[in-house]
Amino acid sequence: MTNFSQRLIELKKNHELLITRKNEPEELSNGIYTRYKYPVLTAEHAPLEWRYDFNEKTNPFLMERIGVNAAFNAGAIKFNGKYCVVARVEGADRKSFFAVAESPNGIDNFKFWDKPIVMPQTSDPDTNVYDMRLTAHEDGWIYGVFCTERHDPNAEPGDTMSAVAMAGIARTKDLVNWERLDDLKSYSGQQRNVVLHPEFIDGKYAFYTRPQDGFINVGSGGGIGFGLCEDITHAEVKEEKIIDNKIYHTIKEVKNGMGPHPIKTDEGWLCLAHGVRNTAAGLRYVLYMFMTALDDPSKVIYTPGGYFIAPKKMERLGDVSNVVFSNGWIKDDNGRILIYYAASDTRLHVAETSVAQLIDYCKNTPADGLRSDLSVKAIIDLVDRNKALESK
Ligand code: M1P
Repeated sequence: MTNFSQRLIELKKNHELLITRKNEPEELSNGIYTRYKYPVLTAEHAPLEWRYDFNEKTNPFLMERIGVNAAFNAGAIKFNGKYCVVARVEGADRKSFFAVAESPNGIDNFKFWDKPIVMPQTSDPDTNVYDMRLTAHEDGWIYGVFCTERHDPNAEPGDTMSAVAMAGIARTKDLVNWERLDDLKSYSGQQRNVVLHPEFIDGKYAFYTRPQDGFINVGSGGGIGFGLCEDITHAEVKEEKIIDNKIYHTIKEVKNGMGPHPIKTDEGWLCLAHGVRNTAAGLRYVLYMFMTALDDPSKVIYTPGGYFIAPKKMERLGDVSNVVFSNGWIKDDNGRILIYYAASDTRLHVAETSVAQLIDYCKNTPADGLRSDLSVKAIIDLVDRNKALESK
């Protein structure tokens, strides 16, 4: 057997072992959700066919020809009975693109479809695209709303970093063929973390937005906005109302943004979002939750304080360390919820919970009192209630 064929066998064997590895739940969870041990998607999950030329004549060393750097921030949807994620796959060339991976159980055995998604371009081609939120809308389409990034046309000569972020919109019926619509037009600066609500509100499409002055700094913008739009094919949000603002000395002091689209429950809409604070070691991204009113998704009704998921152990390390980010979750008919969250802009993890657990969490976790003495008071109240139980 030649080195080439031996190497090919080993590459295929290792890849198969990785993508079929059984996942394991953590032993003792916090009761709110259960993390799983292994990431569900990594760069190494990318099909070998995307990376290697299998022709011995043109690739005698069986070299990797196209590198994949990361697979993370994924939109998620149950589609034809399978758990599908549309991952942000980042190549060695730093360009992100979208690719579908599916699993029979949502927890392991995620396998990428044969080819990445071909996203049609508008008249102004995207330099980079990422972080797709999937919404199966009541109008019958599946929408993908994502960040499209282009070099800032007003950048000073020599400034090769300034960029403009906007919300790109595409729709599909099969996750393979996508119709690209106009980018979202808004009047509040740049946009990232834009999410389409699954139902019409007052007969209109509803978007969660995240206005920002600049590409990285939100400046006077920030906060999660909400706005309505008449025509999704030429989407325009004329007015944005901030429904969940950034707040001094909290987990969302610097900025925040909606995660996946909210999940409808009998008691309101469950919302998962990310919050960003500053530290001497740089920005720290965590996930937090809140709930909005069933009859008005722009009205916040429960705000559990603090973070819901923060980077833990190995999750803290990666290309952009100290980050967890989520733009996808799936609710099963039996109320199980799978939360797909990415660690440090590198790999994708899953945590399992349920509608009942998340409602309990949102309603009964004390809100952030915004002062140390009130945090102490919340602990003492709990201790006193527990002591009262003992003396009964
Ligand atoms: O690097 C962390 C995250 O930064 C951005 O999120 P935000 O717009 O809230 O700062 C996004 O680029 C996201 O993809 C990334 O994970």
